[in-house]
Amino acid sequence: MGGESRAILYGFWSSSCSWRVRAGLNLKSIVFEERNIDIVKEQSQLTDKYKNINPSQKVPALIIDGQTLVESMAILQYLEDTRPEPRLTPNDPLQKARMREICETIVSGIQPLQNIGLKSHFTTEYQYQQFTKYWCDRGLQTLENLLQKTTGLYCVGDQITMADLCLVPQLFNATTRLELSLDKYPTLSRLYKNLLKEKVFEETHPKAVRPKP
Ligand SMILES: N[C@@H](CCC(=O)N[C@@H](CS)C(=O)NCC(=O)O)C(=O)O
Repeated sequence: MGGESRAILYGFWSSSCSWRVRAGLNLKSIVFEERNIDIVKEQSQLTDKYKNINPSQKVPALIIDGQTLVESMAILQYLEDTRPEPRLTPNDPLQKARMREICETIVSGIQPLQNIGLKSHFTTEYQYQQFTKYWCDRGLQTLENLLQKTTGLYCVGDQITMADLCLVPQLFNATTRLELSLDKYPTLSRLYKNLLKEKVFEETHPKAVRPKP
């Protein structure tokens, strides 16, 4: 499969969920065009036009193989199933479960509790900040504990997996938008520093894909 028409990623340059997919596409050398859905200032995710693409009115969405796919992890799994090389999941069932523990901690346990879409449900910006920081930091502690048992060069052993595709964007968000420090998390700090030097994360980094004003 692959190589037919160019895939289209509906994403936002600083969105962690979009970065997961952008990195997956990059690693699997899938040619794609990214269309920016401004979820902050323009709130383009809330338009009816975009709702037809992603009913949850969130990014990302991916058009590939004539289909529109939503939910970053479902998208990554589709890419893995249809374009297996390079593999983004360990073969060993236990290692695969370890990878999923890390992914779930981020995808279900942290990101939804710091999503920008929650902001309007708080009375003040300060309350939103305190809430998001608290849940993100708790999640980082969980990740530190999990990763101490699984890490090699990357999150799970010495192979880049979906766990790394989730971790790097989450740590970027934590250290920039949420202004959290990784100082008390030695494993996270080491992994983040090393992973940011990988070609895939350099090429897909928000700073590299941010639309020019
Ligand atoms: N579970 C979804 C989460 C998607 C999500 O929350 N995306 C955020 C950006 S990372 C978003 O679009 N937020 C805008 C909003 O909620 O209005 C996924 O993994 O794709």
